[in-house]
Amino acid sequence: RLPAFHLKPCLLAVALAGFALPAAAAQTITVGHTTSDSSHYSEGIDAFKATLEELSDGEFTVNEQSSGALGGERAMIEGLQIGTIDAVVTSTGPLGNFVPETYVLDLPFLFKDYDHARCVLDGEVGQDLLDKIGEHDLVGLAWTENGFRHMTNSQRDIETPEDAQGLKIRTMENEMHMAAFNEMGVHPTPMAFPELFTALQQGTVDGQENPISVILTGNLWEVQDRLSLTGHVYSPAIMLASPILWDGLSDEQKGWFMEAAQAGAEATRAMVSRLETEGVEELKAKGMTVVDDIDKSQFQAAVEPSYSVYTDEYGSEMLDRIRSSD
Ligand code: EAX
Repeated sequence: RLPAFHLKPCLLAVALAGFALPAAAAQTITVGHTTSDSSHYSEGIDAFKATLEELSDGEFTVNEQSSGALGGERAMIEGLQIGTIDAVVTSTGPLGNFVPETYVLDLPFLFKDYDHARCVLDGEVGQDLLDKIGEHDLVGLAWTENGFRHMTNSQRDIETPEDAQGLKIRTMENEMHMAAFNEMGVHPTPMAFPELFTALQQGTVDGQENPISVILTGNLWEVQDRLSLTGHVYSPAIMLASPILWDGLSDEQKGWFMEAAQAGAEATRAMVSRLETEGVEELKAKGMTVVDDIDKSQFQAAVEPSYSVYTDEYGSEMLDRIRSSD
């Protein structure tokens, strides 16, 4: 007798099916983001894909959906919660609407420089916030990076906060950012990123603020001619997964996703660092006027009162932890 006949009928069926079927097709993981195919997020998703495919030996593959093809960041986060999207790379801009504890990360002039921000996000504060995210039908795979945000506009050179007064500036859908710009005397206009280019082109808003990579690779220089290196707020990014995807994975598979997300974050951060200097030169070459000798203390003083929007609600414990991690 063949050994297979000793198996129980159900196991026999599995054993026979194993011979009859070709290797299972790779499971495709769809990852959405709002920036372009040449952006820092896209660079990170390339590394995520390569790492995940390698670790899983082809069990998973990745389908990148760039340029807001799956909607703005807020809409995509909702998609994760209901399982219509597998994973997203997003700024923390709209995340506070879902996980209020993350608002602290978007306070202006909180992080001193890239090293400070990356160290906090990779340390205990970052881990505590990932845990909080996990309580809201979302899975935080890894902190990645958008970058320090700088102001652009089509009206005048911004050298001091007074120069920005009265301008209509698109902001992310983030209460902390809006409060800060209100204090500066600008008119903040919250809008999802995929609507921004047209709004600038049509003059619905005078300006916007984003990291160099977004201004450069999102072609915002085509519709904005003035850039001020205000660096007024660090903009973290995060790779999030849907709990519906996550709950179907084994512990080993979850480990692959976490490691791949970390590889993605490293690639993204490397590109952000490179563009912080090279990208400014490219933007100059493309015709933007760049104000690079900003007295940041003036901007910091102007937005300082907006901190109470955060501290009145959440206290200052997280702020102290972040500041003392420097
Ligand atoms: O996350 O909405 C924004 O301005 C973001 O910086 C951008 O989409 C990348």
